[in-house]
Amino acid sequence: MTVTTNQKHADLRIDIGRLNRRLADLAAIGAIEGTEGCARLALTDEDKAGRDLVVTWMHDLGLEVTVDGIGNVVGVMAGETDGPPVMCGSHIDTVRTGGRYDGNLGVLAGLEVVETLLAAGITPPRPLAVAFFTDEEGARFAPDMLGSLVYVGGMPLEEALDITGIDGAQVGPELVRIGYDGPAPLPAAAPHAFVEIHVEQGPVLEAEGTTIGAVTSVQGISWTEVSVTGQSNHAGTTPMSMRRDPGFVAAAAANFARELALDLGAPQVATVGRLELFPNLVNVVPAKATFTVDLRNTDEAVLQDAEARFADFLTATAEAEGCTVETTTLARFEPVIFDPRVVDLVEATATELGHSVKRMPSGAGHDAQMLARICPTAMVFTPSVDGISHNPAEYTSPEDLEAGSNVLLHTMLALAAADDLTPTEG
Ligand code: HGY
Ligand code: MN
Ligand code: MN
Repeated sequence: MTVTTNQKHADLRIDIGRLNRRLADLAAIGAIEGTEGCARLALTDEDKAGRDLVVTWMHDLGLEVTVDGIGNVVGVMAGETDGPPVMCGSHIDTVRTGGRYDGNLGVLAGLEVVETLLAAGITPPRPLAVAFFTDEEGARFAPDMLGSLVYVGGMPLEEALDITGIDGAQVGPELVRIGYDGPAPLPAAAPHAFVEIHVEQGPVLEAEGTTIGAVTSVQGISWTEVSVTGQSNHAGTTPMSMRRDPGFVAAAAANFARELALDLGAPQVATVGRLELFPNLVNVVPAKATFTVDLRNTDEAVLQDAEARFADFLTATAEAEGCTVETTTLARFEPVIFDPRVVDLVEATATELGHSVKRMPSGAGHDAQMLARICPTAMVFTPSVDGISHNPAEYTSPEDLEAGSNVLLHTMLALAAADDLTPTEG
C-alpha cells in the first residue's frame, strides 16, 4: 500500500515557461560568458546575489521566510492546518563550472509548485516549505551538504562556522559579510517529509529513454586532502636518484586512484579534482604537492576497502620517494537509503502522470541525504543530456523539467494530504 496521489487536484500542472524564466534569471547571476552556466561558489558575492533574488521571489509569493545560523533559507506557505511542513528544496550555490539546473531546479521548482497552488486558489492541507541550503557543493568549504548537515544536527553550528575554505576565508565571517547569519534555531525542527527534485547529472535516464528517476539511495562519499612534502631542487642539476619529488607522488596517486576504481568496477568512482604544486615553476622540483581524492561507492564495505588500498599505496609511494604525507578528511558520508514509502509515492505519481520511471541510486551527494536523517525523504530525478553536469553545458529539456516538476507538485500534495505517511487504502 502506498500514500496515493491527491486525486482532488489530479489535473493541476506547473507552468514550465514561468519555471524556465526563473531558471534563466537566476543563471544570469554569476553567468559564465558564452555558456548557459553560472558560477556562484558558496558565500561569495555571486551567491549573495542569487540568495537575494530567490528570497525576493519567496516574499513575492507571500512565503514566511526564515534564515538560520548557517545561512539556510526556508520559505513556508501556510496550510489548512499548522504543524511540520512538507518540504522541498536543494541548493543555489554552484561549482566554478556550474550548470543552471544543478540544485537551482530543486529550489525553483518548489517556488513553481507554490505559485501553481496560489494561482489555483488551493491551500494545501499541511504547510509547504521551499528551502535552499548553504554550501551544498562543498567546493569552497568542505564538506559538501554543509548547510543541510547542520540543519539536521549532524554538525554543531560553531564547528561549521570555523571551517576554512580553499581560499583561506572562513564560513562564519563570510556569512556575516553577505548578511545571511540568521536567527532561526539549529538544529531545525523536522519537516513532515522532504522531497528534492534534481537533475540526474549522469547518463542513465537518457540512455534508457526514461523520464523520471525515483531515487532510492545516495552512494557513500569519501573526500580526503593530501599534502605531500619533499624537497625543492634544481630541475636540471639534481640526479633522479637524489630527488624527493612530491609532484611524482601526487601523479602516481592520481593514476592509482583510476586503476583502483577500474579494478573494483562500477559503481566505484575515484577523482583527483584539485592538484596544487609549490612553487609550481617549470625548473623547480616541487617542494610540496597538495591534492584531493574523491572516492564513492554504493557499498560502504567496498568504499572502506578502496580508502584503505589508496592509503597504503600513498604511504608506500611517498616513503620510497623520501617524502612525508599528511591527510585531512574533508567529507565522509555513508550511503543513505531513502524512505521506501516516499520512493513508492514518487514512482506511483510519475506513473499516474503518464511518465516512464525508474528506481535508481544517486551518484551525486544531495541535501536530501541529510534530511533523510530527520524525516521521510526521497528524490525525483530528471534526465541530463549526455549525462553532463558540473559543466556549463549541463542541460535538461523543458519537457523533462515540466514532467519532473509536476511529479514534485503531486508528490507534495499527496504528502500534505496523508496522515503521518500512514499507508492509505487504494
Ligand atoms: O559532490 C557532490 O556529489 C555534490 O555535487 N555536492
Ligand atoms: Mn546538486
Ligand atoms: Mn553539484
